[in-house]
Amino acid sequence: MKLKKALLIVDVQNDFCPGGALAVPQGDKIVPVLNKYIKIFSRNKLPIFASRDWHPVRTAHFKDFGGVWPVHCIQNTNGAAFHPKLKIPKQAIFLYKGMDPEKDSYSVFQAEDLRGLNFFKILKLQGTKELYIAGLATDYCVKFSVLDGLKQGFKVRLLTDAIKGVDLKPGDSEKAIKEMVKRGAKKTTLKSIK
Ligand code: VGL
Ligand code: ZN
Repeated sequence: MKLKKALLIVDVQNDFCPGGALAVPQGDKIVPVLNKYIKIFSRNKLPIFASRDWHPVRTAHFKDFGGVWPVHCIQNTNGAAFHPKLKIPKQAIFLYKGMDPEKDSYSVFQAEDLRGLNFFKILKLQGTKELYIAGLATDYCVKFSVLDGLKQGFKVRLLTDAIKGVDLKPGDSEKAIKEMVKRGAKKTTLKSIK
């Protein structure tokens, strides 16, 4: 039997797109590509996860409270909403992360669904073995999610045509991609799976 696959769309939210509070350069450019991945996974009846960075007003993640980031993705605000052109299907499983006021969390493996089930648990219940990961930002949430996935024993495909990075330091995203590949992620694009 073929490996059971799932698609993980990381944090494609308004605040990470141009015009947002923590804009990733060209963050919105991946949306049409993601919509094609969504179509393929929907057609094959495979699970689709969509995570959101979901912060309280006060958190040590923000500059004002000792962290490194400007205020972004506050729960239930427009900045935390998905990019309006992203066609999230109604069967998608929504995951939330970054709710802890005391610490940073970048990996979707620290996220949970509305019932409080964590991502790992849901994947185990489904029998998912292979993750196709895309979204924002390459050098933060995508990277930590990919590395955690590999550590937890999943096969991981990094969808290089559907990621964009913050690049606080120039080259961060390139470095992140190299590290993910070195740890076992396979670079994949739409062309190779259609
Ligand atoms: C992220 C920086 C701060 C991300 C979240 O989703 O990659 N980056 N919070
Ligand atoms: Zn954040």
